[in-house]
Amino acid sequence: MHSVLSSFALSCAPVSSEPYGRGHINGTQLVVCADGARYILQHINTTVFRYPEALMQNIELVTAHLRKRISDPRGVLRLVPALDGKHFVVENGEYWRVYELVENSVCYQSADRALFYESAVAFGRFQNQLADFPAEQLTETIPQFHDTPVRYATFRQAIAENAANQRDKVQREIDFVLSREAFAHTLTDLQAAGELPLRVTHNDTKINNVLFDASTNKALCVIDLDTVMPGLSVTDFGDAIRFGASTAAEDERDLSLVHFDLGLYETYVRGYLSTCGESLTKTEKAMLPIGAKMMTLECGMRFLTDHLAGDRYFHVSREGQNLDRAHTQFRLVEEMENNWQQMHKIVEESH
Ligand code: ADP
Ligand code: GN1
Ligand code: MG
Repeated sequence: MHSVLSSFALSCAPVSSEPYGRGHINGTQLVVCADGARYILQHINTTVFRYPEALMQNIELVTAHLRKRISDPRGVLRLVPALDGKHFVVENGEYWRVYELVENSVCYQSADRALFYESAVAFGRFQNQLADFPAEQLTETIPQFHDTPVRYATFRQAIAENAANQRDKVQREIDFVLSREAFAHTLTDLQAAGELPLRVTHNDTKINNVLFDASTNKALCVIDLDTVMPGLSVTDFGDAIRFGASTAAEDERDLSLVHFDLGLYETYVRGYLSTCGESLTKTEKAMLPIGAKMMTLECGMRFLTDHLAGDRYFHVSREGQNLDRAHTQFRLVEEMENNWQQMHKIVEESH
């Protein structure tokens, strides 16, 4: 049993604690107490999240707000306080927190169409229920996370430095990114002009960050709130499409298997707008396709940047994996461009 557990206000003494789930960032354990109560203990990864106290404050503020809107106790994550009243414990410089386990829930690593729709319902609801939360109260825990022009500057620097000596082999890919630089300003320019509102964003809108009811397979609860930050609604939408509307894995090497699935895109649009259509502005809705292409281009550029820099950010398990990842993203971008009118039409016809 980890000694840190004695610093949290659990219902009674813990009897077991074991690794749990398949998250890649934090260390997650399932804790069972003598009275049968179950908890999730998480060790916060402070290499990725360098401001853990600001991050925990973001989570406290957002879950408190959601709790006012959601009657189902399984519908929102609940932090267990520490004995000193805070919502985390620091032990030997390491940060820990405890959530109540969402009982009778299931987490999926991949989705069929029905689950993908449900995840869109969940992230749309999340956006809708936080629409009246003052996003500027939250700390930007990873500064400029989706500022695509800033990502371009980092990309140019990686090209100039050529640290891994890969530049000459990826000129075609570099040109692909550079030829889309004007597009990359679309969202940040609109935001600067006051035409896109600052929103609470989740920033990791993948299927495995939604818990589903194990009996009904309906979406219950949005989890993994570490990257909750102020941002743009359309980037959360876009990242979900980037990942979920592809027909292949993010690092698939056989590009003939990688396609942007317009049907899956439509499924997500419908689910998302069914729960947050009312709270989005006209401009936000019009920008949804741009959010999808922006997140895909940006992510591909981040992978290519890391390939040029020598795989320093995204973990790799084989040589060239970040380049493979960049290739899948660029394929998806091209296919989005080829389906551009339909992507807009689907949004227009869904609200
Ligand atoms: P990571 O940032 O490492 O992805 P997550 O917060 O997503 O960490 O948690 C990892 C896994 O633990 C989730 O995918 C889910 O299976 C499980 N999990 C996390 N919180 C809860 C909870 N409150 N109730 C039930 N399962 C949870
Ligand atoms: C990272 O940790 P994971 O896989 O959920 C990254 C995302 C990327 C994603 C691409 C904090 O997310 O922005 O879209 O990889 N998260 C961070 O796989 O950089
Ligand atoms: Mg997760």
